Amino acid sequence: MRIVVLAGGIGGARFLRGLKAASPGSDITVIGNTGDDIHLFGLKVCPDLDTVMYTLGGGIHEGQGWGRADETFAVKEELAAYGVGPEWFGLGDRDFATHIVRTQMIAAGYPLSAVTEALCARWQPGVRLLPMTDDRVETHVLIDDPEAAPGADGQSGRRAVHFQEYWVRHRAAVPAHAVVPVGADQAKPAPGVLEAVAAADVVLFPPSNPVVSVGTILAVPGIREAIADAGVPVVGLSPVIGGAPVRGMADKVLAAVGVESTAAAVARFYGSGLLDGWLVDSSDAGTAGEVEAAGIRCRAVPLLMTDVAATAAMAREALALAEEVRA
Ligand code: FO1
Repeated sequence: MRIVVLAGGIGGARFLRGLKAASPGSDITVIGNTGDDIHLFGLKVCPDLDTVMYTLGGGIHEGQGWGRADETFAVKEELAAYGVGPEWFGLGDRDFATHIVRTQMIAAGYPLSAVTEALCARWQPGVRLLPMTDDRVETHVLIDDPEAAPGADGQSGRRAVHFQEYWVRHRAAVPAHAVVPVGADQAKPAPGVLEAVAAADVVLFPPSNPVVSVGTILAVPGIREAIADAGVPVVGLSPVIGGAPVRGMADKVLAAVGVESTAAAVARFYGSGLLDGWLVDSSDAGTAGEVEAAGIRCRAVPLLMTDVAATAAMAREALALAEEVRA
């Protein structure tokens, strides 16, 4: 079976590990979010692509869900000794090699999609990993900034910061008023993205952040339309359980775009024009009616990715719901 998965960072990568276990014979294409990408020390860092590549390739720092296992930080320490920041983004020595190879290949003229394919030749993730676009897209967040001058309307000072500064430096603890995937509206789907969607038997939205991960991928013109028009089941898994995100701080960015942190609200955020089916956690079985009323088939199953077996069971449920919707 040909499966296309729109993946962000940690949640998406962990789901993919379960999907591979649940459907070993399937041909899985991952459309990876690149809105989290950041340029640091002259290098291009692609957190969500690297999290998928390392998680499925066996190099991930399991406890963090990002970065490499067995890391050292000599380069980071030396940069700090020179007073060269930022210090709040933890790049390890092994991880630096990935960014050096990527930046070198981009400087030589290779598009991000070719670079990602080359990096994956080493890691063998067992899926085809495509960036959502080869064009530059960076998610910025409008936050309250006590240092910034108050706005003309007397509102507290506000500043747009790179998503990573909001997410890592501020731990999403400052009020966010807008989330903007800068560059998305001029971006084109990367080579192979639309073809993979057109050839898919099913499209899955894993429990990734619906705003900054899946939402950013859908913001690239042509991708949302291709999925909506593909005529195949589109099934998502809620990243929110019992009114709170399972991991990360998705509720903060959901609030910034005016979406309530509930499984049903996230389903509506994607919309019935896109989603055919939606899995909510067993504890949210009560909201299934609300999701079905929005025109989206809904099933309540255990959604905690506690280990690969649990995640594989979720993936099987998603594929089963897809078959039910297809019928
Ligand atoms: N997340 C953190 O919370 N702290 C970090 O210092 C950090 C460094 C980092 C370095 C490379 C990388 O690929 C990811 C990194 N992340 C870090 C995670 C990153 O912010 C998130 O994985 C995504 O951007 C959100 O999904």
